[in-house]
Amino acid sequence: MAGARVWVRDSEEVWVGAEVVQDYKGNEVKVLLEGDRGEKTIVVKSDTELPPLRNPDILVGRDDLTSLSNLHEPAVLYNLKYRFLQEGNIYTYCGIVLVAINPYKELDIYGNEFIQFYSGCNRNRIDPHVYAIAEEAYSSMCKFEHNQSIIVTGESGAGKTVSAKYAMRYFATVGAGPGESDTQMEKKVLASNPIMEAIGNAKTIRNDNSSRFGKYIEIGFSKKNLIIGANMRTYLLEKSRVVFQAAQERNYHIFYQLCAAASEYKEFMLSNPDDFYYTSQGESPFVGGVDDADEFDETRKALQLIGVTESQQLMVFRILAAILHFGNVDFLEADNQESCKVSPDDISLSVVASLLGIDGEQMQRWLCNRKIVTVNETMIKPLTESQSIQARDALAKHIYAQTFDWIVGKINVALHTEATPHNFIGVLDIYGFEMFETNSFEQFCINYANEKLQQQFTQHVFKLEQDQYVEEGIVWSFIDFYDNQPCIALIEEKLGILDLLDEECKMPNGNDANWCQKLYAKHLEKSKHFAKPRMSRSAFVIHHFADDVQYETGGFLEKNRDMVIEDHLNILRASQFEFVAALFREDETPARTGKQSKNYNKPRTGRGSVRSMTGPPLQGAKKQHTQTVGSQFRSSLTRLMQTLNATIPHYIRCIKPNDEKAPFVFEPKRAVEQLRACGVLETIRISSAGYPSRWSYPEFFVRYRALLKPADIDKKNIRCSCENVLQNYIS
Ligand code: AD9
Ligand code: MG
Repeated sequence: MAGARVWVRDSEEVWVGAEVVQDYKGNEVKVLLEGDRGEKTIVVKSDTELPPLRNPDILVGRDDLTSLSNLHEPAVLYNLKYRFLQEGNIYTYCGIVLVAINPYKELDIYGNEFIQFYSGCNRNRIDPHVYAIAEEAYSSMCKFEHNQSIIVTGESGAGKTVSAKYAMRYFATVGAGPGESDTQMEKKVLASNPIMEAIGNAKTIRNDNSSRFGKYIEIGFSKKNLIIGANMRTYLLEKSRVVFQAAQERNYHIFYQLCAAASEYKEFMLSNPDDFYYTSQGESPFVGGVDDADEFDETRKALQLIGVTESQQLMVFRILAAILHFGNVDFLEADNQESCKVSPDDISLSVVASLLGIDGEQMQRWLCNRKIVTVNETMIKPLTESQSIQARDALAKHIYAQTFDWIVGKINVALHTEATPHNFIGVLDIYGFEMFETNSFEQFCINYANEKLQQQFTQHVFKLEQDQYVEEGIVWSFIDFYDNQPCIALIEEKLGILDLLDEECKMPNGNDANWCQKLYAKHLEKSKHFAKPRMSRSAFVIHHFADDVQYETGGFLEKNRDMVIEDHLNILRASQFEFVAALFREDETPARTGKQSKNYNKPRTGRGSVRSMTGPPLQGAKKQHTQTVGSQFRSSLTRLMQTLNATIPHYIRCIKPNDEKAPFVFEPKRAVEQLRACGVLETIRISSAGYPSRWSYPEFFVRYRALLKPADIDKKNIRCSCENVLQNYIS
């Protein structure tokens, strides 16, 4: 055993290479670490168990991790790092998964010539690439006439949106009709990207262009495999960003774009983003390398292309400008601190009123008071300053969400096709697993979505394994893989976390603290995925597949209810502008049930009929709402899973190699965390529990023919030659 090349754990590098210099003494082995690190004695579990073995050099840099002879975490990590740093390769396969490491550098590998190169090529013959995965999906659709999906996950800034865009560009190119197409459908499909980025992306500390919503876009193809339409569904827009941004972050790009074009829209009375509360909190109005004015031109061009007329654009921009002014509405607190009012000469509110065409006095009144209806009477109750600010912000968020939905609806109308697509390819760009210092409702929903996607993924990987063993006639009993169904059940089943949250939201005096106690009573020690942090009585922990996450319950009820005051909506519905009024009419608001037509290409009823997870049912303070944010999210995830399960899935896992956005820098600790969180290491485990190495007879023959005597080689029967190798060398 001395001389064996192994991997040894390291606090910095995660794993370092070593050579065994002395055999076991009890359960200790002495190794010499690579790179002047000296000797080290390591403890192994038993005197027969070696530390993980290194792969022979010939395998280093293989483009499919599952083809490594020794398959474990250090091998995966080393191989990815080697390819990334030594070879500049950002893509590597791990079985059916494409691992993509963000290079943080423009690479010359995406031009049309690359699309042409990958088009029609079998993925096994060419370098791993997002185009290779896209081609695999496209050719599989053409060949089997089956719907496909590309599921892109990874943490913030890992490269999901970039990958999804390249995949879409690939389809738009290979699926374009000959010559200049009449409908320009593929151009419209691509135009959806800048629009959605303008209204749904923002600068965060993690990513200058962070998507603050999830997106699933289905691209429909004709029988001849040409693009004929598309449809988009969005999930959980981060509405809070409209009224609040952390230091160094921005609101949605569109607000800054509008401010950059202030001189073109004088009637909007816009100026510098610093002048508006909603765009100045992060104190970081610029994004390096981005010109908001140029971006705005892009946004307008794209809107034009998908058929949003100039007058509609003007209305949308008017509403967005009104939101900015709305944030500047100030409240004057009464001496007794129990009520407040908007100053009679508050300029901002009068600008809002004129931009939205609404009654400013009414708005002023209902921002500072609330109607309370009891059985016998209707009372007016003044609001405190902080309650009024909250009401203002809730309305601003709602106005934004409705506008967002309207635009999504408009994109869907533009991408809608009368002809039923023969097949579709769906591209899912959705937030990855999140764990922050403080985690709230948003992280809870995001991590719930990731549990569902992880389950879909492991079930699919397992099924593929199983199918292959059956096909090859190999008898093999399946390992016990990590099944996250109990964790999902804890969240979504009857009397689970979401159910109890909804129950509490219905209670007249429901509050976060009561809900938290109910969670403890129901799930502590009953669900192995649920725990209570030792030092807190207002938080709970979920043991997710990726990690344990502690959620603070404060704010869950409010976020789940997400109420807007009916009186505010009525003021908007009475707007002199039909566009504004219609945006808030209940019968015309996007269906808020989470239900969507099964067949994506069913005609949409005009604007905004496609549900986006931007908000809850529209409620007055008194109306009992029909569906909460949580239960809508559950329904839309269920539907997403049904859709994905009815397709042939292809997976892209994006890895963010460092937190400094530095080009070609690989921090092993960060990479390992993410490989675990996105299921790559679990895939490896499943793979290595079975028969991980899969060689075709010709591949095996080429590699091992040198071991055979000429008499044992039968070129006409490669399989027989391979068997000879094995018979000669394996006892
Ligand atoms: V978030 O969850 O929406 O915050 P994403 O979508 O995972 O996140 P995004 O695709 O926006 O990340 O990528 C972040 C940045 O990394 C991009 O703006 C690029 O600057 C950079 N990036 C990502 N992928 C590539 C690539 N293939 N080549 C070059 C890249 N740069
Ligand atoms: Mg993104």
